[in-house]
Amino acid sequence: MKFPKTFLWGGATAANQYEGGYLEGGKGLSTSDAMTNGSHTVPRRITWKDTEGNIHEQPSGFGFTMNLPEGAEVVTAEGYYYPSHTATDFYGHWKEDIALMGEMGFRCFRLSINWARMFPKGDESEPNEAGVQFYSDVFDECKKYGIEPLVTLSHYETPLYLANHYDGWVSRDLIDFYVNYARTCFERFRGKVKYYLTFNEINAIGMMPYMGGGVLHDTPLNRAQAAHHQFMASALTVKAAHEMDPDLQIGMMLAYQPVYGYSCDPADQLMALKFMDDTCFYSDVQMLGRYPNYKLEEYKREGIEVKMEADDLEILRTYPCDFLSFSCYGSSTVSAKKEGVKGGGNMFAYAVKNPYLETNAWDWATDPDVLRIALNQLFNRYHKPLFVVENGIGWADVKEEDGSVHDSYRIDYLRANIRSMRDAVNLDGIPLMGYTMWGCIDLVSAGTGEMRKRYGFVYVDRDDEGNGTLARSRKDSFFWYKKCIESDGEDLD
Ligand code: BGP
Repeated sequence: MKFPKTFLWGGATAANQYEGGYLEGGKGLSTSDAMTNGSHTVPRRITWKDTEGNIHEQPSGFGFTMNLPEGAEVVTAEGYYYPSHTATDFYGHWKEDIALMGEMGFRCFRLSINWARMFPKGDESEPNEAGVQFYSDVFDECKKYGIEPLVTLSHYETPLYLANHYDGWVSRDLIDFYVNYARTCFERFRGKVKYYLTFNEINAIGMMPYMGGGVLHDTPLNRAQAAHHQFMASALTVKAAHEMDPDLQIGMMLAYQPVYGYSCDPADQLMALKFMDDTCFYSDVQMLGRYPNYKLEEYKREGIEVKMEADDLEILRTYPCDFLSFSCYGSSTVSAKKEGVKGGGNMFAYAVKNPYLETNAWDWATDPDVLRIALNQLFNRYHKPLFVVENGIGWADVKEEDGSVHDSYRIDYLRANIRSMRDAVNLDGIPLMGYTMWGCIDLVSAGTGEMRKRYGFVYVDRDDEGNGTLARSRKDSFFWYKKCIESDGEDLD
C-alpha cells in the first residue's frame, strides 16, 4: 500500500518557535516574544509592567491565560530569557534549511508568517516591505526544490501592540486588521503560495486565550467573543481569497485528539463524546458554517451572550473553509470516575492514563491507530479534504560527536503513525492532501519553551539557555523519512 504521487509529504514549523530574528528587518514584537522559557515541571511565564513601571511575571502554567490590571501592559524585560527571539534561527538559515528539506524530498513545507514581521503593530494599512521580501525569498527558494509552501497566517502570535491596545481578539477591530494582512499576503505572494491556514489550532482560543489570541483579560465571555471574531476573520479571509485568486485554497486548523472513554460505562462514553464536542465546536463553525446546538445551549446556561452583527451568521454560512487541517499527536482517555493515573498530552490536561499506550518523557501517549481513527471521524463529520499538518514525538535526543542522532524511537513512532494514515487512505478512502511532520528542523517547544523537547529530522545545536552554534546535522530519522517519501510511503522499514 502507498500514497498517491500528488501526496504532499513534508514538515511543519511556526515562526514563533523557529524563525528568530525577532527585531530584524523592522519586525514588531509579538505576544510570543514576551513568553519566557520553562520546562516540563516549571511553567513558562509572561512578563508585564504595571502603571508604575514595575515588572511582574505571570506564571502561565497550563492555559497561558492573562488577567492584567487596568493600564498594565505585556512587555519584554531585562534579565529574562525569551526563546522566540532567536529560536533556531530560520531567519539566518533559511537557504540551508530548505536545502535539507529538498534533500529529504519534501513536497510541502508548512511555515507560519509572523504577522508582526508583515505589520509590526498590526493595525497599519501598508506592510513592512522588508518582511514581505523575506517571505517572498523563502517561497522562491521553496520553488527551486519543488516544495509547495503551506502557510499559517497566525500561529500562536498576535502583534503585541494589538494585545496591549485592543485586548487582542476580544476586539472586533482585529477582524479588519487580519483580513487586510491576509489580502496583502494573497496579493504579494500570488503565484508563490496556494495553500493557507487561517489560525493554528483555533480551539486554543478557548483554552489559552493569550497564546491563541493575545487576550489580556480572560473571562468566559471574552473567550467566546474572541473565538467569534476569529471565525469571522477566517470566513472573510476565505471570501477574499476566492475573489482574489481562484487557485487559492484556505484551510482551518484544529488541535485534534480522539477521546476515548476509559471503560464501557456509558458515563465514560458520554464524557468522551462531550470532550469531542468541545473540540469540534470550532470545526463545526468553520466547516459546516453554523454554531452547533450544544454550544448555543451551553452559552445560554452560562449566561454568555456573544455580540454579533446582523449578517455575521450569514457570512459564516457562506464562507466555510475549503479543507480541514489538524494536529494530532496521540489520543486522550477520560473517565467519569477519575480512575487511573492522570495523563498528559497536547493541551488536554484532564486526561487519565491509558494502560494500553506508551508515553514519552512529557507524558504524551503514542497511539498506533490514532490517525486512522482521527481521519475517519473528521471525514465522516465534514466530508471535506483533510490534511495532517502536525504529528510527531518530542524527545530529549542525544547528539553523538559526529553530529549524528540515533532516534529509533522517532522512527518507530512515525512508522506506526504513517501506517495508520496509509490504512485510512487505502482501506477507508479518506481524501488526504498531505502530511507535515511537526518540527522537522528542531525548534523551541510551544508548551514548555524548551529546546530539550526535540521533534526534528535535523538536529540544531542550541540548548535551553540559548547556548550553541545553531549548526544543523542529520538524525537517523532524516534518512528514514527520505526513503519513506521516495517510496510514496510504501517502504516504512
Ligand atoms: C501544537 C502546536 C505547535 C507545537 C506542538 C508540539 O499544539 O501547534 O506549535 O509546539 O503542539 O507541542 P510542544 O511544542 O509543546 O511539544
